[in-house]
Amino acid sequence: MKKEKVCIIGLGYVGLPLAVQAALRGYEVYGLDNDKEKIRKINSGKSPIKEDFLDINLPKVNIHATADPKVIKKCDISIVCVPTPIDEKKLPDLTPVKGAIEAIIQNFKKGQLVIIESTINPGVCEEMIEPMFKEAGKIVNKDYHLAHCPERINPGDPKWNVTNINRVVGAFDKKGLQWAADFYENIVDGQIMQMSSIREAEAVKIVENSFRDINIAFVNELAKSFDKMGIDVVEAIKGAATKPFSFMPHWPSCGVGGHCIPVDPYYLIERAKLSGFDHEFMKIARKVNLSMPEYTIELLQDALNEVKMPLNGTTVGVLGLSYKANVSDLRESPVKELIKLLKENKANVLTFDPYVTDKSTVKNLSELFKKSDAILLATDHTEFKKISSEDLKKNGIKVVIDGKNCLDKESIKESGMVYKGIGRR
Ligand code: SAJ
Repeated sequence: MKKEKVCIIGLGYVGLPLAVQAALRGYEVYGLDNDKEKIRKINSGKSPIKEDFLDINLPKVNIHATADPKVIKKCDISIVCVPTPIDEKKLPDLTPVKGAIEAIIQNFKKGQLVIIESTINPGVCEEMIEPMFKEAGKIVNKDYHLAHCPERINPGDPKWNVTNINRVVGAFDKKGLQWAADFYENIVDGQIMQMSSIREAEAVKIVENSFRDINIAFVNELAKSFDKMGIDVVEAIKGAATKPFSFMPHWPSCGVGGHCIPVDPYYLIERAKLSGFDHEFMKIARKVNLSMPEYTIELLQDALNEVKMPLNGTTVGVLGLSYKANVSDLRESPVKELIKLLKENKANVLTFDPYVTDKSTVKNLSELFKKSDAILLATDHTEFKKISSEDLKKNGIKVVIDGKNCLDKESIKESGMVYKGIGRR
């Protein structure tokens, strides 16, 4: 088989594993990115992203990483893997996707397959991307093929990665659909589902991530109500999870962060509005999840009242900065909001995150414990789960707020400290 040439646009946590896996499966792979340092590292076989799959496999393959978009013209397939964040008004920001499409148009290769992996809302391919090509005189299914295969990378996941996660693919025509499906069949050892249209493919990712946001909001609301009723919500959810069918546990916490879960629902909420539908339920779920940092600070104030300490002037040691366990990613991290609220209440804030030491205010856990009156665990890094009540007690810690319900509640309480989890008294 003639080695097909593939250009991956955007070499982040989605594009780089895809580039490596495509190269491992025999494609000639070019990578396009605007970060020169990232390009240098990749061309020297070093991964700019901490991920086992990359650390092991990047040195084995030959990816031509470059900042020069002319490389697109060489390739049979171009795959867009750039970020799709939301702006300060929580509206979808498709600027990076537009930039990638412009680069493909400027360096157009007739007959190319263009695949969008970036998360986009239903309608973006037909209402934004295809019109951009048409504007430049490039007709879909004639001059190029356009497909969508939503990314499903789960950063830090030891089991699921680009080699084995099932995928869905949608396109404008059968040739584009089959070509894209063949590509993913070649590189993924999993199911590749061909959708009846590109719009259904665009909807899949939003559905799966909104599902997660709503279910997290459900248990966050339970946590607030069970706090008032003295019920341990974690135990109740674990009990519900013994039901072997039709229950999927989610867990309450001090907030929902990351580049997917708190972002993707807004894509559907905003687009559905244009079609005259108001996603009330999804908006309420977002509101509940966005309220969790404030709720966590209220728990801290209640706990400090029990030991007659005002938040004003108290030194609070915040454990964790990143949005989820064992990653260094700060995007949409709820910890930002927690720190803002602590400072608004005139607390002295110290922070330590072993994955983000450059933004931590102390060098290690023991320094944090020594200097703090109260502890607020905001990220459930594995290292933090080993914290013992002795570590805390011997440093005079009086209050522990467990924002990810991952500490040993009973032993902290037995040591005479005030413990509050999210939905756990
Ligand atoms: N969180 C909770 N309670 C939960 C689960 C998560 O509060 O029960 C919080 C986390 O602490 C974090 C945020 O939500 O702040 C997001 O956590 P996440 O586990 O969903 O992690 P992400 O953002 O990396 O989500 C990715 C998504 N993958 C893709 O979009 C391709 C998501 O679809 C996956 O479901 C998720 O990983 C996963 O299952 O780990």
